[in-house]
Amino acid sequence: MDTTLDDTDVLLAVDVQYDFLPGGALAVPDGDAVIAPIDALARRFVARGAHLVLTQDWHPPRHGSFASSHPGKAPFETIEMPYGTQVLWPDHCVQGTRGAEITRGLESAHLAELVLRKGFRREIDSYSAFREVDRRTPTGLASYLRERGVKRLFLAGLATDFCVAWSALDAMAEGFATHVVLDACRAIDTNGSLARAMADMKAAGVIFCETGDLMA
Ligand code: VGL
Ligand code: ZN
Repeated sequence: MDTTLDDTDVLLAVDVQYDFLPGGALAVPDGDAVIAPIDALARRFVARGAHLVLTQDWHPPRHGSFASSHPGKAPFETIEMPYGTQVLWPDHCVQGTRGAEITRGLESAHLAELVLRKGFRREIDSYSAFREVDRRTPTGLASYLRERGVKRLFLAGLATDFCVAWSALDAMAEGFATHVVLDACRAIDTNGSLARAMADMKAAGVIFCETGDLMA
């Protein structure tokens, strides 16, 4: 991996929001461990003329991915939706609530050139920053990145096995050289989801790296 950063590189920091951090509604174990490495990476990227983009999970109340929207269902159970199997989550990242805010702990957040919100359609979930979970409806991010001449994507954030992995797989499919900075990610890991996500990313050709590789 070429560790020289330039204008064609983007750091995509995924869902570093209060609800995914300790104490949040869908807290990712050890989730706050991603903040310091992402901050360091963000400053390095911008200092080298590369770019920072953030994503923000942004659901309306009673979103279809919430267990509370399905009588008799509990969080982490699954249901069949027209687009496939959906894991049901605790209510999280509801638009306008504190839990949906990007953590103030991410001091470099102001360096972001784009904050991409996703998951705002009630009837369909959206893990990937590129496409909703039907695998069809685009968010516009691929076009945005291509129009800006981006070639390489470095992903970090929460959670490794959902929003990071789905974004990485779609980024590969869109033709970006896709890297996941593993020490700057943490996983939910429900029903084997982390092992599956790692295998899928590996099979797709995603490159795994560490923060230190980019800080040398
Ligand atoms: C996520 C579950 C539900 C994520 C978002 O950011 O990985 N996971 N919504
Ligand atoms: Zn969500």
